[in-house]
Amino acid sequence: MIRTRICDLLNIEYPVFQGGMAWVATGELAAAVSEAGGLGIIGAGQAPASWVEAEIAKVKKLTSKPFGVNVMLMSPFVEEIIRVIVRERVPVITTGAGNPGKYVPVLKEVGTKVIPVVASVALAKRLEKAGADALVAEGMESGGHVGEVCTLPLVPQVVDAVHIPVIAAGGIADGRGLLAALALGAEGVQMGTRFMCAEECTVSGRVKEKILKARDRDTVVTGQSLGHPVRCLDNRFTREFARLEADGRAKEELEKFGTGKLRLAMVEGDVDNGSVMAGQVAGAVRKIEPAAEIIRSLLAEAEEAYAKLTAHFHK
Ligand code: TUI
Repeated sequence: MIRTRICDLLNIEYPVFQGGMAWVATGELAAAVSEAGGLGIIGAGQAPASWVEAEIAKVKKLTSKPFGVNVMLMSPFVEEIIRVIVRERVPVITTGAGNPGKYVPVLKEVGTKVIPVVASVALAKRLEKAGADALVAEGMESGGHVGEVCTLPLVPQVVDAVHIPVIAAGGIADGRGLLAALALGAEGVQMGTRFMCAEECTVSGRVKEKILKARDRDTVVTGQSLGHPVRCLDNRFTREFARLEADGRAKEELEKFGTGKLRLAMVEGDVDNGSVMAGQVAGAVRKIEPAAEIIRSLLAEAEEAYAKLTAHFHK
């Protein structure tokens, strides 16, 4: 049994978050993870507020346990989505791809716990001061929009810089990863890629197959020249994007080329021409299984790894 401050803060059984992945983390997945004792999170991505509202309704119908919504701060619908979160009294908000500082007061007023995802110590410190309840420290092993620091160096530096609980993300897909995160001082983990292969995840089956087939070196980072680097599985889309980038094409042209490609992969299942955002752990994901089984095996593996680890220490 693993319990940390985050379990008490959010009233959840296990310190395990499911990443709020755009076009992937729908109400069905979030509800399954929350019902299994973790924290399920709806991924708002670039979707309009009406979509987020419908997914919140789905979760509330499927579970009475706490859940979250991830707000991608580069979305044009941020303000409206925050209003929906406040109105619906969503228990937890996580944010990505920006600084959510200005939204903290209105969210805290209704009791929503604010847990920004950060990729640097500087933003972690700023957001603790702004009133964040906890943080997710995400290393660049993760899928999607990435920072510049890897999880192993990032997590302990964030842990040392703040007093609020820190959840580790990026490169974690099993119980050994959970144990390692706790060893770094984190009080929980967030996993995206592993939960993308949950049975309840509504992403295209072709995406799940591509993750199961992936090996350790199969992800690439593109979009560096646009100022928002993104990690995806290597495919025709990433190679063409990299070629246009190397060719020095204008920002507008690259952005236009990228538009709609995440939906194309995740919803339409075009894993060749779409953007299959996934983390470096794609190579370690071996099967499609229920969210509850992912959480159960994660905790069992962590305990097994802990027993093996203690055997290395001698008095
Ligand atoms: O947000 C994520 N991962 C994401 S968002 C996303 S949707 C998307 N679609 C198309 C293009 C780009 C994104 C897919 N994956 N993770 C959390 C995260 N946030 N990682 C890094 C950051 C971050 C980076 C810079 C947060 C803040 C920041 O700077 C803000 C500041 O003001 O300092």
